[in-house]
Amino acid sequence: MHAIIVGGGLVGSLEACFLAKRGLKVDLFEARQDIRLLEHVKGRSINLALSVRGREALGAVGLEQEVVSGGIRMNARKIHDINGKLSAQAYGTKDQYILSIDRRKLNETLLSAAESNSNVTLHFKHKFIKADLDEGKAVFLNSDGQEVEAHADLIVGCDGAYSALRRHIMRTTRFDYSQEYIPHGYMELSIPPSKDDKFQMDHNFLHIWPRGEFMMIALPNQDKSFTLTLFMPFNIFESIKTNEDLLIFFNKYFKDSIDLIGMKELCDCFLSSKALPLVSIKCWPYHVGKNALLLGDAAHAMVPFYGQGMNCGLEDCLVLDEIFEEFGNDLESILNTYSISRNPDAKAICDLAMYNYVEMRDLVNSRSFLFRKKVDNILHMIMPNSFIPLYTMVSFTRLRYHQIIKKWRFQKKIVDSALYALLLSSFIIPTVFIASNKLKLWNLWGRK
Ligand code: FAD
Ligand code: EGU
Repeated sequence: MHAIIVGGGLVGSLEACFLAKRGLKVDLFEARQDIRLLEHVKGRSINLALSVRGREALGAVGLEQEVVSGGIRMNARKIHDINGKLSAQAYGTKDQYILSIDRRKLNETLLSAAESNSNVTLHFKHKFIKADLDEGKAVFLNSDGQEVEAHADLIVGCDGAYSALRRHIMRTTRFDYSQEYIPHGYMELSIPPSKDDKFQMDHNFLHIWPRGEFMMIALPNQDKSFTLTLFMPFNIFESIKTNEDLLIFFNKYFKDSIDLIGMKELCDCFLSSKALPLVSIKCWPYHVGKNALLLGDAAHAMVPFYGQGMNCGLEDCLVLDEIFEEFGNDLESILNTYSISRNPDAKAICDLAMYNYVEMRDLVNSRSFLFRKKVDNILHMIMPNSFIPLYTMVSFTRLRYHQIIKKWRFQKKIVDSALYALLLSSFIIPTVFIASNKLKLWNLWGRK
């Protein structure tokens, strides 16, 4: 069997490894240049949080150890309040941590792993433009502006949130699609290493500056820098036009970060960058007949407020592989089963991410953020087996996302009724107590 993969990002390059292991002939087409050939610019690394789902998928192609050893552990969150005061909260036990991974390094590792299979060919600077899915044909535009045709039994679209293959499918088949842009955009800034080449903040943490409408997050890099991601409504990004505006804003909300970033670097970086949009995309189904399939962001883009987009996309490949194992070479059944089985889960994590966006935005400050997490921890301490915090189920288990929502709703019901019982008994017990005392008194003296 022969497969074409469209897109050589994180998901496309992992899927190439999976299909190669199954013995398919794989041709992967990526629009951009081979990132392994580009020079590494210092202080420009973008990182991602890798958790259990992503790790298990990497493990299935033998890459977990290599990737994990190049990452930095984050055992806890560290919350920066508006006065620069810090508080830490562990994610769980000491082996419950997430990893900060360099996006580019991970992509390079995956591309090289894919290419190390003799049945995989990578084609860079080949941009997908059109297809005839019934014929199993895909057409690409190469760097000379020439059209290149390829044929295969299966065409897998891993070309990201703005997928061109999905656009083609949307025009040619009965296909549901919805997208939602949120009012927030994001901008990446950086905290360089100190002069003596050390991390400027504790590095085994995910740093968070929760400010309601504005929020900043920092993940550590191996070169001892941190990548900061600032989330803000677009209209506020647009209202900051000068160095002065920017410094007033940062002094008010993120004062402790100014010296860490460097005042000049902050101004230069902020005013020369553009805030980027955040989009949530759902569609159905993920396949067309026995010929085509969408994976990763192409099938389900989500807002990044759970750190799950990549993890979910990598898990897609693992889920598909398990279905391949079950059905052998019957592509029609494989694709159909995959769509049916994966859709509720992809939808669930898109919803959870959106829900967390709304929650983070509506929590006014870091105290309310800390409080929420503390309540969860206390409930977990009281009922370690039956109450598991939502983030724990999402990041530290492979419970299916749609099951997590079910379990979460159930837990909420239990907690609500426990609170209700507590509230009720706090009225009833004293009332009964007072009443019975009155009765006692009446019995003692009242009968006289
Ligand atoms: P992409 O990474 O977008 O790759 C698509 C590839 O397809 C690209 O290489 C592109 O060049 C190529 N392509 C596009 N069009 C064509 C075409 N026409 N022809 C050929 N090739 C094409 N996820 C996490 O798990 N943890 C995190 O901490 C996290 N943080 C995030 C923070 C932010 C601010 C954002 C925006 C996202 C974050 N994510 C995170 C989500 C994560 O980035 C994505 O889910 C992940 O990159 C999806 O991988 P992908 O391979 O499906 O798509
Ligand atoms: C956002 C952007 C803290 C990387 C969600 C937590 C994220 C990441 C949280 C980004 C937050 C938010 C969780 C993890 C992770 C927290 C999580 C979010 C990595 C609920 C590079 N989120 N992210 N939740 O629990 O479960 O600490 O860009 F600020 S990792 Cl938004 Cl666990």
